[in-house]
Amino acid sequence: MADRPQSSLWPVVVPGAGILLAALIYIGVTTYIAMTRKPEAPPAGMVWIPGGTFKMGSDAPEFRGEAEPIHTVTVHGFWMDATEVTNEQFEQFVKATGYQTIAERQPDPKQFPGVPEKDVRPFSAVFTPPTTDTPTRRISDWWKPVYGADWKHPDGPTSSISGKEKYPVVHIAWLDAEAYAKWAGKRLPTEAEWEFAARGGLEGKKYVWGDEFKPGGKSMANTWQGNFPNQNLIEDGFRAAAPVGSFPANGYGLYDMAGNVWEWCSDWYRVDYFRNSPQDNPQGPDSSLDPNEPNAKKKVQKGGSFLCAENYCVRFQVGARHSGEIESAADHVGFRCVKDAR
Ligand SMILES: [Ca+2]
Ligand SMILES: [Ca+2]
Repeated sequence: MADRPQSSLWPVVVPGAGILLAALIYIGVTTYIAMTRKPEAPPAGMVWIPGGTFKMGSDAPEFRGEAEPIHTVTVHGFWMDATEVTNEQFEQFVKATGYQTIAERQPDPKQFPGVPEKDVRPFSAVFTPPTTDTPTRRISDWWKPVYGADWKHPDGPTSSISGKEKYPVVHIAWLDAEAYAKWAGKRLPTEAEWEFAARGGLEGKKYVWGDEFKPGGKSMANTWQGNFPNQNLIEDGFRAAAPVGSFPANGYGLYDMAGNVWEWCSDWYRVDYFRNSPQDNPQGPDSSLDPNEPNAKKKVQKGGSFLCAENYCVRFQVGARHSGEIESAADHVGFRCVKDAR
């Protein structure tokens, strides 16, 4: 009779191995349950994102120095809004609380030195395409501060959200998004949670749906086609924001994780964070750092928007990241919320 392999004997010959094995199984099972458990009843409009481990970030040359290195991150399970927060959802919050967004508030003249006090009035940034065909990379050539632009008047004071109930709410500063999330009993996603969810269970893909931008010639997200900012070919059917859920969901049932409007995350934005961020459930750095705007307090934005084109921005790629000052708003920035399992 042949000898049994040595490895099959270790539970017998190593003292205490049975206890050790049981302990390891217990830890493994409880960790698995903690990462994947979900409450019985799904919160309205939310989908369950099972926890897991993934490769976060991007080493694409377009994002050099801001989304690298690609690194391993583990997140725990959570609920996430299937869509960006809509105008009708935000309206419920405002009706219940009387909340006034930052874009609607009278700015402090001290923050606008050199501007006559009579000209310091509530405003927000509205994308206004150049009227000439001259190519430009100066953002002041297309971003205009518009008095009276806010979430109820997305294009300026004479516009409205009538008929746009299912559009993503825009002109939302980070502080506004945070206030909504608290009221809703939710929170903003961490950057790691957001990117894990956006990847939809796929590994190492360029886009939330795969590696090909238009598989079978089909637009998978609301982005910009043509030479930004002069030429908007609207091949995807939408000049600006689209009603939420107008494009296919990702593998977790989440809509518009690429394009439509940018989405705020809870993390402070630091260009160097990925070099030393923790692997387990990272919550972001303690402060922000963008060398281009060193004095600005900035939070992470993810997903790109209807203004991201293949010749500019390109941050509809899932590993890309961007940032915004916490009191700044624009007509291509919104958000969605997450909620912990109980
Ligand atoms: Ca579009
Ligand atoms: Ca989006």
